[in-house]
Amino acid sequence: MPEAWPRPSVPRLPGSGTAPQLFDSASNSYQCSTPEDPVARLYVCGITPYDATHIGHANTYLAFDTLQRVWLDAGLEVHYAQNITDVDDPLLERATATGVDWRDLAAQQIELFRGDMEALRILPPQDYVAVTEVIDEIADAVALLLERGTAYRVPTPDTKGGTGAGDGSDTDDVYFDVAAAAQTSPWRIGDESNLDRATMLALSAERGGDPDRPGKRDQLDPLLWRAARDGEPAWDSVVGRGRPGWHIECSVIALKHLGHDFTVQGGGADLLFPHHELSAGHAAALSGHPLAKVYSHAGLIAYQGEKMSKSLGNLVLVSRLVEEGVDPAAVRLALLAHHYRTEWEWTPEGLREAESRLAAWRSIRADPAGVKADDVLATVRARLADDLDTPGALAAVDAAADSGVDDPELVSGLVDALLGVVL
Ligand code: 5CA
Ligand code: ZN
Repeated sequence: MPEAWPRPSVPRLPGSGTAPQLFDSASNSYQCSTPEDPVARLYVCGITPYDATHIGHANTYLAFDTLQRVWLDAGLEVHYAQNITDVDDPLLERATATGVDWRDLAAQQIELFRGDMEALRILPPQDYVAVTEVIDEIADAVALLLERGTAYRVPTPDTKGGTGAGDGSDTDDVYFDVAAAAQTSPWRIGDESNLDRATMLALSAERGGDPDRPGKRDQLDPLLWRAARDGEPAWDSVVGRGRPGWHIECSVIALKHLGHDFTVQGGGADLLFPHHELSAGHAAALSGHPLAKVYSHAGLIAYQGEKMSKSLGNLVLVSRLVEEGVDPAAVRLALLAHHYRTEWEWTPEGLREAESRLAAWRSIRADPAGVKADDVLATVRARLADDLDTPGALAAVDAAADSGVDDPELVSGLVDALLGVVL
């Protein structure tokens, strides 16, 4: 298993906070994120390692870093797992386009991501799992779904040695049967994303699905296993030679390390459908239980008028900002100035404002007649418990910076523990 990155220290604060209410995409309402036992279990979808780490990625991982810090402050333990999509179409396409071996591209980008996460003082996952490490387990899961009738083969004429007959040959691709899964598990398509069928079809076509592929039982059925093609990486397995589809990797990694019904499944809002919906579907079909209790999504960051994305190429990279001499703590504050669920645009002015805020916080005056540090702590805790309201938390620290505070050390401690910024 690749090492995650070094864990920043998190000071303990006096008293304790509370586990936050979080907005849950499945119920469309705020839900309490208190686990039933003292361990909060978190899965956040990891990177596809090419063009990492842009500010959009950083914002998503920072949102769930804040969640962990609030849980820790509430006296909970956190078990955090994250995947690395180190074999998938976009990575392979980029490797081919740039003439780099896909394994080298992935290794180099994972390294960059780790360095960026460390610089940003993001708490690392305990289980950091690359898809290529769990190919056999994924194939076993696909075999189980085939056996149970929640998966099926689709005629695949373009595979090596394939007959294309769709007669169960292991040179045919395997798809997930959403209708069969709905009959045999607690999951129904649309449960998590709350979308109608037309929107699901449109998003599926846009985000890696293939609604128009002939031979599928339902247009929304996603790929579970892609049979080997010429020039593509492939592994021998119980379901034939090939490689995993996208959603099943997160179901298998999450179930293996966190079990079912874990506390929070997280990621950016672009994963709401189809990825999180179908990961939850595969996991429910495998385990007979819901994947998670709360499904949480961070807003997408734009740049120059469009969603920041690898495919558009409008990227602001954390590593480039750091190279230019920007303090990673200022990058954190520029992101924390926005509520994690909002969609907003990264601007150089926003970064300048964060740099001024950081400078002001670093020169907070001790003043016995100023703001009470205990009150700042109580306000920051209350704001973060309310769906991680970081702008509200920042405003409470700003007030201390404006008026002076009776105990600057306590303020530094809470800014470090809860906001991850060392003053
Ligand atoms: N490997 C898959 C998840 S299994 C993936 O989506 N990888 S990614 O590299 O494209 O994105 C990594 C994480 O960053 C995901 O949680 C994604 O939702 C989030 N993300 C990507 N672009 C943005 C953006 N512009 N703003 C906020 N979050 C983003
Ligand atoms: Zn994922």
